[in-house]
Amino acid sequence: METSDRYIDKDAVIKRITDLKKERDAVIVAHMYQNPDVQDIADTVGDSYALSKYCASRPESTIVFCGVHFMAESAKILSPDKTVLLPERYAGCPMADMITAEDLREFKNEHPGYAAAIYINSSAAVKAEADVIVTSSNAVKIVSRMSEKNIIFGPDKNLGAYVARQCPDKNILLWNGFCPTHHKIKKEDVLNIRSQHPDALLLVHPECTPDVTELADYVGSTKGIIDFATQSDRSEFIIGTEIGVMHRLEVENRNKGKRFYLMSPSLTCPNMKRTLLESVLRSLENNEYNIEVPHDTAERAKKALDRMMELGN
Ligand code: CIZ
Ligand code: SF4
Repeated sequence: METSDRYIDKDAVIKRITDLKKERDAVIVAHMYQNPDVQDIADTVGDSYALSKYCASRPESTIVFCGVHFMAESAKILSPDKTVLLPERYAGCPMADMITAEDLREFKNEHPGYAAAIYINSSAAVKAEADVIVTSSNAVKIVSRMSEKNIIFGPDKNLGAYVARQCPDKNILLWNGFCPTHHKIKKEDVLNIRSQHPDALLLVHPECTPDVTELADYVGSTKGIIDFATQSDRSEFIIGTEIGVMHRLEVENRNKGKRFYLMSPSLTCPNMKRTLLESVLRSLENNEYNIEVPHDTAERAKKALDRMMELGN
């Protein structure tokens, strides 16, 4: 149920979360695609990599990661000695599930001499098979700086196609994965909303199809979109990414007279929306759901993340 009277007493739920957080020595982090209620009680809100780094820098021994499974795994890889809790057991990412470690191993075997650049939206087991990890913020920079010319890119074929357009000297093989939420936006949706708001700039995520990104005034990660809109002297923006970002834009641009229009109401990730305030409370009460990454997998995945840091700096 998505109504505001969902909680018997929302303030009491928030108070209990705050008390338990202290008792459990926990920090709560929320991805920008989370429900506004959850974003508002988090210690910080950000993209998946920024959150994992934040968690590693914190003194608390427990991390409550409000997001999806691969994100909690990334936090665990960077904080192996901490307890990492994912409040909703089945909050997964369909795009991350479109490639397995075995798939990637096989694909690499079929294409000897290719280096695998893997999107952070992937399981720890897949990251462990990667040569380097990329985020939507740094994918173009990382791929262009890689010494290898022949590159396997996955799992997102749309981000991969965007990177390939920006790096014409690379030979990029795309895995056939996609984000079901961003992928369903059609060119007609864009033309339709543009005709309603002709003065608005169009800011879209590279997980959208090439048909859509080609029409955009700016293509970038969630943080890129927020920074662009916040720093711009324009006042109207059409936003082509998950609806949770609308809340961040409103919070960070309060009283500035800026207007944001979501490109389509279907830009809602059902997995991200599984986590409610009650989920966070239950997570703290029962210490659930504990995310573990096998030591060897975590070490190999960490190497691919470290290479991202080296190339991205
Ligand atoms: O890496 C992230 O957090 C995701 C899923 C999107 C983005 O653009 O930040
Ligand atoms: Fe995965 Fe797409 Fe949801 Fe992000 S918005 S978690 S890529 S399904």
